[in-house]
Amino acid sequence: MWTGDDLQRLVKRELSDYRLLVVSNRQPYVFNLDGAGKLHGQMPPGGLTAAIDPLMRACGGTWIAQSSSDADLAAMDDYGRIPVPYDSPAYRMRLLNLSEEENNGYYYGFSNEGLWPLCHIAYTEPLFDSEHFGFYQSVNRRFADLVLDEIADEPAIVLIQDYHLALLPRYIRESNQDAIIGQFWHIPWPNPDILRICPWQDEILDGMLGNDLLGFHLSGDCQNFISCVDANLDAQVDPDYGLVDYRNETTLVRPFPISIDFDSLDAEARTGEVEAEMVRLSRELGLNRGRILGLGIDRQAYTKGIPHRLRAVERLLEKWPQYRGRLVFLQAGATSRTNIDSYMQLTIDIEAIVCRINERFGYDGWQPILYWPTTLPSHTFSALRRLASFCAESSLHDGMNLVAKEYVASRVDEDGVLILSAFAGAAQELTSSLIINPYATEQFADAIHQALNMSDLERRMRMRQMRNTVQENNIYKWAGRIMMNLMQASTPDHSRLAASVASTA
Ligand code: GDG
Repeated sequence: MWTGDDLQRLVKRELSDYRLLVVSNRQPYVFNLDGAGKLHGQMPPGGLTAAIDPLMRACGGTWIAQSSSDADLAAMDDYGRIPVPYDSPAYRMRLLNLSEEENNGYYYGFSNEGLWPLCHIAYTEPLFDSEHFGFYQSVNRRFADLVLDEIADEPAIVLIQDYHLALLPRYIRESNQDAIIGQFWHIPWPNPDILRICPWQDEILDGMLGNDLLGFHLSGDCQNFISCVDANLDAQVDPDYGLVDYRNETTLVRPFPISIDFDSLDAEARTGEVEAEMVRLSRELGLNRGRILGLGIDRQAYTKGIPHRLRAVERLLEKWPQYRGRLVFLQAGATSRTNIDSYMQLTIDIEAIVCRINERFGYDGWQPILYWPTTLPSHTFSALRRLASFCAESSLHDGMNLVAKEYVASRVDEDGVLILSAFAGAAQELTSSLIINPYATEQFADAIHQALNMSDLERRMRMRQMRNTVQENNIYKWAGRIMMNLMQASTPDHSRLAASVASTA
């Protein structure tokens, strides 16, 4: 099993001459000033930061990101750098200030109204606007300038995160031939028929082929990407080896299913703080009076299938009246991207469904659905995961879904049932979950009923299997594999492989 120490040793052995730079849109710590004028750094919700922070803590280096709070200014030095975590620094952030106009075009516009719906099959139409794309290009250039400045003339490894920065690898490569550049794409990748909706598909593909290594969660995403390159660019591809040869450069395209820091979530779930929180929540939710808890946790996005999940609970209450007065389903997790219409509409839809179900079935003293659209302290999330008889993650499409893995890691008692969408990447690993189709409400409701009636033995067997899988395939293994592949991508052996691909194409 990989640990943070193994990762640190690997990085020291293999990368000792290189500087490590991570680049993402979102900063790993957002600062705020408390009433006494003291600075606090807090990790924002989202899978990306939860995944990469353990890597940076283990390896050190610089994380370049967009600044998102005025308090950042108070924390940063003259070069825009801030040591983090603030109370026990392990690496540093370097922040880029964007104007509101830049952020609206690059982040909300092209990234989240264009690329996000393009890459997810959730039937929300992508919006492509040339002004947004202009900002996407110029902001990617601004990130490139910062990366090039940070690298100076040193050997460097640059690990770029996600769909906000598709053009960045090419922009770095144009000015620096020596840097080793890798990118991990945290969301799915569409097939060529879908990608062609994007008017700038060639620019996006060209940008991403500035990478030495390009990672997706699943091999299906890699195959889709290679098919898109084959269909659109003058490139040689080898889908079997995951190789693309383009503009005399080679990009390795590989699957790296992302994971979590299993051991630290497992350890947190065993703390006195979490146990005390469990006692408090049991009282508040009536679990100490025989009620059962079902749980959904999501950064609120229309791809997560939250309305679908609520409709399945509604169907359950219709079909099996014995759960009335007994089951409490709690939907937790903060809203996100709230100034985009489709996200605003999602909140309106969720609130309407919650009201409808509670009005239909609830009575004084019992409401079937609790809706907490806010961020909660980590020990509260952990306590909820420990208390929930089942956790339902019903994404319409999801690169991975870390919440599912977090539920499994918190179940130190080896109890609880995970209900998981077949359309989340995590379903390919967590095969002992109850796999559902979120659109099939009847089947979904049946799965909840099955979860609540499963024998102790079966629950424990399934949970034990999933815990073993997540413990083995943890975040350190994910990061270690990416680092090893990055080094491989820069070796002469790899060029030979590339040459053989080119000669057989
Ligand atoms: C993207 C891809 C992929 C949720 N609500 C709150 C909160 N969370 C935490 C969860 C989990 C993370 O945020 C969400 O991770 P997911 O993986 O479920 O989803 P995305 O944010 O969409 O992440 C996804 C991931 O990248 C990694 O590659 O798995 O497919 O879409 O850690 O616990 N955390 C806090 N407050 C909340 O309200 N603090």
